[in-house]
Amino acid sequence: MRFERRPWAEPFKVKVVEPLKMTTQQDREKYIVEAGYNTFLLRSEDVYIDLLTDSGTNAMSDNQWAGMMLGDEAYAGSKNYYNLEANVQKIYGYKYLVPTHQGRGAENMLSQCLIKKGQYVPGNMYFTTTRLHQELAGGTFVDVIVDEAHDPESDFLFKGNVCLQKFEDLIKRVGGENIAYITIGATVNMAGGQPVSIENIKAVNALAHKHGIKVVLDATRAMENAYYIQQREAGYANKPIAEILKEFASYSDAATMSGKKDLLVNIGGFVAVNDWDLFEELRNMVVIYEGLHTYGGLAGRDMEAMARGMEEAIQDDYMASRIRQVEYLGNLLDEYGVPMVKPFGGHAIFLDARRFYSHIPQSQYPAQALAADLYVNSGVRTMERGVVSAGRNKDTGEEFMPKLELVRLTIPRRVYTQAHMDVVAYSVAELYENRHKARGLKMVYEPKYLRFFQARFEKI
Ligand code: PM9
Repeated sequence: MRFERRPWAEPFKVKVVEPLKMTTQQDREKYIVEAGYNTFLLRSEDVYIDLLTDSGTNAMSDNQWAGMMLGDEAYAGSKNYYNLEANVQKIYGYKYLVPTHQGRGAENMLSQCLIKKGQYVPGNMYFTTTRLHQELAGGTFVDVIVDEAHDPESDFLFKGNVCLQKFEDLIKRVGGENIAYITIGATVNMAGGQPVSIENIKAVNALAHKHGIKVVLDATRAMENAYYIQQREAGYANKPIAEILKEFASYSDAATMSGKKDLLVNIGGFVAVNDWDLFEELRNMVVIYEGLHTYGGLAGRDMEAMARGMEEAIQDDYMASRIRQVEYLGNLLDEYGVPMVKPFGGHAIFLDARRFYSHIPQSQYPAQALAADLYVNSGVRTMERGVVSAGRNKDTGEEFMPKLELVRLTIPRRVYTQAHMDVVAYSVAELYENRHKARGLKMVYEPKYLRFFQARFEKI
């Protein structure tokens, strides 16, 4: 018998396929120069396996597509809005919902409502769009994640946790009244998709509330976080992730959400809150930036797809297959000795470019170079998550030099097969074998905001 244990497989089968264009290495060498060595600037038709992001790249089910036909495209009071509201209440437990076109729409409004100029906003590691909206609203982000999160080799199981000491020190230093709120990202994207434990969020909630500080959950991948709690936290092994998620969310006062991840859709997001006054403010603000409060920038059909995706994503067998596919890729790469963030994350495998290209200094963007090289090698598109993503200090203009210099191999949900993962692993392993040949990059164009999306580079 070649199997050590009963094999698992996805709890769905393929009904529609999208053909992929095959390109040659010579083609790809040309395309990457044209794209300024930035994988965001490639045309998607020139990509073979697209692991740029898990955001909006999900495959919807027949049930979601059927729901699209039931889109109620009335300007006001769409029945799909009420379906979405009912599911947010049932699945996450928040009382009030304001839909937005995607996560950053929610972040913009919540930041503007809650942050007063000069206030601090602690969080368990920054996220690009989240921090930018906090800064645009006049706030200063402070990282209060545990130290283990910054160490790709630490095998701590809850590397997304808040360090309570760091949070308490900040409260002592600036005073609770100068802290707008604390953001809890789950799972923590920039740390490598690392989870937060229930024990931790509960303790954060107690400390925050003691000082009159609100807890805001970035619920973008909180369902995936709930899976890790089930697998790793004492007392949760026999609980369905639906129950765990609801308990987890109950330790927060509000949530921002990019539905493009957990919720198995291609577009959509929301902000959900428990406080009526805050809801009133958000409901008023949404008409300026997104659309009426019963659609928030979304078509009725998109709200329906999100309401249905929420029910599918919270199923234990779906979630196990989702995370195990990521693990499968990680285990293959481990066999080749490739340096990665461990434990493997929920939505992606993160290559540790510092160790992978140890001869390229961080000032020459080793992760950006590795993402470009991987595309040229096999047509696999990935994303830099290191110094380019980290950007510059808003006060000094200096580049942040984050400890984590990573390339993210992000797995879209229900899209690729195990054979695709094999191709990816082979390509990464081949590059690793030839790593000494790699060269760094210099930045030749830098946009003002979220520079990683549009920056351009040249080979050194
Ligand atoms: N995340 C991702 O690829 C897409 C944009 S950045 C390349 O990981 C968190 C934790 C996210 C996130 C987006 C957003 C913003 C908020 N929080 O992209 O505006 O991972 O829907 O969400 C991306 P939207």
